[in-house]
Amino acid sequence: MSVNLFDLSGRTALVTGSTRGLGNGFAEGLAAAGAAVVLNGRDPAAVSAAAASLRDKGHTVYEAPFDVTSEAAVEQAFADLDAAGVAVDILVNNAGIQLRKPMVELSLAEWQKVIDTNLTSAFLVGREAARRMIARGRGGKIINIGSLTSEVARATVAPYTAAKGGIKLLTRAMTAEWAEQGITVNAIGPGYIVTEMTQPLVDTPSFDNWVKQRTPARRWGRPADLAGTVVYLAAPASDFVNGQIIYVDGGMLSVL
Ligand code: GCO
Repeated sequence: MSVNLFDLSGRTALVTGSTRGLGNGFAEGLAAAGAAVVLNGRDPAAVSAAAASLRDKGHTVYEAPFDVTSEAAVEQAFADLDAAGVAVDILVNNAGIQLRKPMVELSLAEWQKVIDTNLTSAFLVGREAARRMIARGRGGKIINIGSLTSEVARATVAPYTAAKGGIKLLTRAMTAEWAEQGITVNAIGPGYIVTEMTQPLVDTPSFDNWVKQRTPARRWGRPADLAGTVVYLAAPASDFVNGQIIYVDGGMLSVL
């Protein structure tokens, strides 16, 4: 009997920051592969609107509006999922913000907000998910979303870069502690993908031209370009893949 190594039927995936952008793309890709999805964002109305859209496509969708930077909110969200009988088998730590400003003009509060949203949230949500995956004893999948800035820096995005660099090594720290529990922890490093976050860059001709020249594929990525990689890392096909980061960047990191 052939086994579909990419079938997510019977599994449930929580994607943080999934009302729009890459997160919503990840959720739709996982749902298309058979997973039930739990959508998250801070705004309940935005979560409900995104859920309705995916339900209209025939997918099973749960709604979990909570602040990923709040330890109490994360704990309560998982308690609510427990009470609803929703077990998270797959976690995509996607939530993130961008703030483009020279470091000498950056306030501590601005720095902390990016670090909290882009890095600390992955610890808070990952810890709650892993506690339950370990208790259930049937493993799990955690996929942290990094960036090209997990490897290289660009001026004016220091807190984002520091956070995404941390995501790469947090992925390995999670692997060190949780792989023996059957939890695979890996990361995806998206290249320059057209989303609301990057739209200001797309709309800047000099930056748009730079991306197209600097990318061997000579184009910006689209959220759909990431669906195959997130399904692979969420599926049985990657059961012996641990602590890795896969760059989906059109080749940008591979060339000078
Ligand atoms: C920027 C962009 C990048 C991309 C992405 C690249 O200002 O340079 O926001 O950070 O969002 O992270 O991998």
